[in-house]
Amino acid sequence: MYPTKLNLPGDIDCDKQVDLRDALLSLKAMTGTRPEQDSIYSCPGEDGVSDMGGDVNNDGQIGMEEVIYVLRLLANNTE
Ligand SMILES: [Ca+2]
Ligand SMILES: [Ca+2]
Repeated sequence: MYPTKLNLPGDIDCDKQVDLRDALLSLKAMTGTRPEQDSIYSCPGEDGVSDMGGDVNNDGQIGMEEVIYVLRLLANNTE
């Protein structure tokens, strides 16, 4: 049903949707208010392999790029 690897750019919390919560989680990861940030962008794939699906620019970190990506996506969807 789902692809082998969950790779949805901007989906930080791995619920297969990109929404405002993902933008907030990106901000929290950036500002360090969520110390366990590693766990929020490793989405376990169907094959058990962790995939950094939420990482938009593949730099291995959640940061401003992800915030901007999610907000831009949300803005486009609501226009
Ligand atoms: Ca999400
Ligand atoms: Ca990134």
